Amino acid sequence: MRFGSTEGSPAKSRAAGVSAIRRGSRALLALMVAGGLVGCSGDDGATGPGPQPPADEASEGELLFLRQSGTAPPLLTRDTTFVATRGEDLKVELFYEPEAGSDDDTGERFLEFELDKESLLRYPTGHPMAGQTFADGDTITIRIQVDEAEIVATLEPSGLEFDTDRPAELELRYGNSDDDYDEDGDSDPELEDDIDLWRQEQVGDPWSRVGEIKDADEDKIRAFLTSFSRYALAI
Ligand SMILES: [Ca+2]
Ligand SMILES: [Ca+2]
Repeated sequence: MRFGSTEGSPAKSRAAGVSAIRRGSRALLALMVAGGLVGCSGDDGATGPGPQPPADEASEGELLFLRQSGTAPPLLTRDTTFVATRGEDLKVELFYEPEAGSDDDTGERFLEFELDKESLLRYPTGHPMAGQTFADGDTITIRIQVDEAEIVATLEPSGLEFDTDRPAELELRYGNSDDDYDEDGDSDPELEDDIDLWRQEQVGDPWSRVGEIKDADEDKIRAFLTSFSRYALAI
């Protein structure tokens, strides 16, 4: 059984690149580790984010951060830790709880994080191997925490570097977000085009636009990461 098959999304070719699956969730229903790397672009009908406004960097106060809708199910997992191994592909997915009465183990997917077997490049500051490059078989513990209220994902350890030719990939979905983005009491479907994925190095820093692939039909945005930090959906 694949947890990924229960999310009810259209059977697009998104999963076609997943060649093998191994299970490594330590008692976490929502966590799936799989072999294979989904292709970067053009394999799932996704389109680019379109013409961008000039501001690719913004202060926290300049952004409208998406919030989960009041009717959104809770996430099955908001804080998960796993081991990544150089030389092995990795996929981690976080899901919402299934709808009441559903036989599914999970609801819709919220977050997807993927590493290619060559993605791990250099150890972070503070690690005993700080500054050294990963060799095949080397491992590192990665943690993903999600702030449900504002749809912010924090990935650690900060300072961990990924190969720019084989970056890590992060995808967040906004299908369960409150579409009154500006919080003035009415829904704002016209603002969906402006939703993007933003990255903040450290709390208090400005945010940078990092979304690379946006699929407005499936309400998801993917970014390619060369290092960790905080990632949020915002306008
Ligand atoms: Ca509004
Ligand atoms: Ca949409």
